[in-house]
Amino acid sequence: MTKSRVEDLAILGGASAFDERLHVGRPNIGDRRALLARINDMLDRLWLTNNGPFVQEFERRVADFLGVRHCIAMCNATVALEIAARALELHGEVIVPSFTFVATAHALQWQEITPVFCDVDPATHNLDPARVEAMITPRTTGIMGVHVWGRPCAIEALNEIAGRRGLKLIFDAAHAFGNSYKGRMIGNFGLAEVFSFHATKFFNTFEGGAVVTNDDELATKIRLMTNFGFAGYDKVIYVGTNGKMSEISAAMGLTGLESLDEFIAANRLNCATYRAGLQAVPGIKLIAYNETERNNYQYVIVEVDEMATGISRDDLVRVLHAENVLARRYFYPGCHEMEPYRSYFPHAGLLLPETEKLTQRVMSLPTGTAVGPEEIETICAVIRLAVENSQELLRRLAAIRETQHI
Ligand code: T4K
Repeated sequence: MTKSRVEDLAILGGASAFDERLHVGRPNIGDRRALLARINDMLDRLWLTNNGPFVQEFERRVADFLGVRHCIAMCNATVALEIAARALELHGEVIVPSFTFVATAHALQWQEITPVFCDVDPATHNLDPARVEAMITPRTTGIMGVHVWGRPCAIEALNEIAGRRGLKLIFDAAHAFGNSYKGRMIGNFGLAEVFSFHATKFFNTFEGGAVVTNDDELATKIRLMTNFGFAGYDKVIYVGTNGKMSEISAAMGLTGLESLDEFIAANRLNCATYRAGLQAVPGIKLIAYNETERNNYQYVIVEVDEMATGISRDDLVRVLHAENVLARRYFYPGCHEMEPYRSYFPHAGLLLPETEKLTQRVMSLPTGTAVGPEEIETICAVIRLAVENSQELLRRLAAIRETQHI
């Protein structure tokens, strides 16, 4: 139902626009029959994990798709980041954005490597190379860029800094599977890149991730570390962990790869529908993808400029939640505001002005194959209604809060 009057908004007592909740991060499933057939094969084979045939096929297909020499599939991207950092012998300090999912920082801190939070470029939401340079100290050993929303980092500038300052450069490419930079697939940059195939990603293996690299030696080391350091039945040659992907995850991955174009087409259409529905709303800006590159379009990210909308991002999220649209405040707060970083570096925010602004402005809207243009038009109509009537909406909300003594 499209709403036209401010009193129709569910937050003011109207009926919710949707009976069922619309989520950010609803998994794309692909061909269910193909998946179930693979699961049957797996059960018949009695081979469930430990470098089984599905995992091997999945690694080959991902490597071919990306045009990269090695793909090591893993149980999730967080462990993949930990293993990559360890294999690269990062230590001391590593420069990362604070405007990312907390896993980026935790993967380092888990190994007692200090994540040094660096500010981002407000235009791209990615590490600002000029700021990176200023954060380097004698303890810095690496830079971990994040391709936030799948939009590539300033790869050349980061490469140049890493080369000149003797630092190791890796990328958290959790959002960027299927995307390209200057015609080359993400996965080919830095010393290694890490993908997430978590259920909430447009392409998923339930839980899963991968490290990809063009470095043969590094790949061998990472593969060993992922499997307890085993170099044969009884021979352990490194300290390792258990980062293995299971066969059922690889079965999901192989099935999803067959529908990748379909997932991307749905995301692309969703992005375009949001863009059309929100383009005339003052203070609402949808982030754009570079149309000359390959994009997965998996995130619909809106920046809310409260000066122009008259309503804050947080109030807009409340309005949407009341309608059963579970918009998310990715990424809020910045990692530097989360523990243990908040206690370790209480003044980090002073060096992160753009990050702090972004964490107040950004929200992520539902997309993927679970939603379509019709739902999106309704969501856009709610946002338009809330912004066009922001003063009246805020007055009524204040009155409700007063009667409820909150
Ligand atoms: N680096 C970056 C830059 C990342 O963004 C991430 C993960 C990582 C590293 C680490 O990757 P992994 O180790 O996870 O492979 C979610 C995801 O759990 C996380 O993978 C993702 N980034 C992050 C951006 O989002 P939450 O805590 O916000 O997820 P949650 O459970 O609230 O789910 C989000 C929405 O999706 C909800 O509305 C529910 C819906 N949902 C979720 C699941 C799991 C479903 O509809 N079905 C489902 O199966 O972190």
